[in-house]
Amino acid sequence: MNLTMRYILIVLGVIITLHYILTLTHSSYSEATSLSSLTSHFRGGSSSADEDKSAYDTRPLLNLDPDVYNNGTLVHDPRANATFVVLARNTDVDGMVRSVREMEDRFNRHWRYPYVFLNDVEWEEEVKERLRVLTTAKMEFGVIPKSDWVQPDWIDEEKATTGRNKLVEEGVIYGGSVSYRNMCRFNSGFFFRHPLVQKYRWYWRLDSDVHFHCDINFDPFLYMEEKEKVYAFTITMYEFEKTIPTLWEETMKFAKLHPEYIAEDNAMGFVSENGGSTYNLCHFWSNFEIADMDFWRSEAYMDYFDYLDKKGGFYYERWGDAPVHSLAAALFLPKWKIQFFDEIGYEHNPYTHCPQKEETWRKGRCSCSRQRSFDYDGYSCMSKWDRIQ
Ligand SMILES: Nc1nc2c(ncn2[C@@H]2O[C@H](COP(=O)(O)OP(=O)(O)OP(=O)(O)O)[C@@H](O)[C@H]2O)c(=O)[nH]1
Ligand SMILES: *[C@@H]1O[C@H](CO)[C@@H](O)[C@H](O)[C@H]1NC(C)=O
Ligand SMILES: *[C@@H]1O[C@H](CO)[C@@H](O)[C@H](O)[C@H]1NC(C)=O
Ligand SMILES: [Mg+2]
Repeated sequence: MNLTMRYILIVLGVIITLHYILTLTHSSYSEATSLSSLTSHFRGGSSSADEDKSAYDTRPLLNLDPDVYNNGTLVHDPRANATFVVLARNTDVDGMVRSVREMEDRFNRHWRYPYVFLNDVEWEEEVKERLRVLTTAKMEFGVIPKSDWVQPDWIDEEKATTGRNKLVEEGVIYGGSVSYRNMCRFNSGFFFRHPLVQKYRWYWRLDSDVHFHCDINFDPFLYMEEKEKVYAFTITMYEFEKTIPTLWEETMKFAKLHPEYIAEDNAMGFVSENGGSTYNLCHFWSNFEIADMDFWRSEAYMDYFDYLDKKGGFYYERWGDAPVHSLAAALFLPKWKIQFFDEIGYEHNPYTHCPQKEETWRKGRCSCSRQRSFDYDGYSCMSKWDRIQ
């Protein structure tokens, strides 16, 4: 091969490579040079008859402008009387953005349910902007009244300090944190009474930095409304006993005071191995919840919350909203009103629920591993749930 020939080959190689790079990175370039568009030039652009319109139509198949897209048939109506509720701090912004982004991609772009963001301090403008840019769904940002958040005056601070120190010594996570306790008490008894949340019946709790692994091709709110469900979960596990040493005995005392609140065919068999003498520590992991707030607003639950609150265990111990919600659901509801959503792939570090049925996993185009689902991990309570079905 002589030198000129070699140069010609190199130049040709560069041109072809450039063409491919431009095709991959510039859609207008690729449209202008695609085979179909080149051949249409050879035909002299004659627009006679209905000449193979479909083959040469370069209009985008979908108008992806968010307003047009969302106003189209993809938005479902009627929707439920429902909202997402996000409690977080300004510093959680990156994690909130990730959670909302995934919720929109996997579910809410078709439904556009509104969001309520709650915080114990004012939301920063930058946080609102970073969230609002993600969707055209309505977003409201609220501040929690101090009285619904901080440790009440009537809590004996000396006793609370002793309780915190004990949990720190025992190495319990968040054992020394007052703000974590405020958060648990707020989620147990106040979020559903916040003015921005009050106007809705259904909520889906959304925490920062969680993952939705599957397309959610149905509306869980409408499903629950139709089937008269009240509380839904995806992950269930054992609670740290050290955080709730007296929660069970207080709950049983309350149940004796108010037998009228205890449902027939309840889920006692899920939370106790011995008909109620002791608690097996099973609870629904409340960072994911879809539920009917009219249940939390009911006389039964409000009486239960007030009773527990007076005992001070949110501060003297470290009662979580997860066992409190779970025990109320297990005792005050018939068990069929509690729903396990296998089809919702969900992850909150370090655990993931992945749909167990292969067909469900495929339909949802799930990004999780079915083998690594938490469901039948030794620390999961799913088998306790199964046994009462
Ligand atoms: N505004 C506000 N939000 C909080 C506070 N503490 C927790 N949160 C939010 O409440 C939710 C639950 O708190 P986490 O700290 O995640 O509690 P957790 O899930 O038990 O613990 P992790 O395993 O660390 O995730 C999260 O969305 C937090 O952003 C707080 O002091 N103020
Ligand atoms: C879509 O709806 C929004 C608000 O509901 C409205 O402002 C906008 O003009 C609508 N867009 C179209 C293309 O109909
Ligand atoms: C939505 O639910 C709340 C709480 O049950 C209720 O007060 C409100 O009237 C409902 N709104 C609509 C439009 O039905
Ligand atoms: Mg968390």
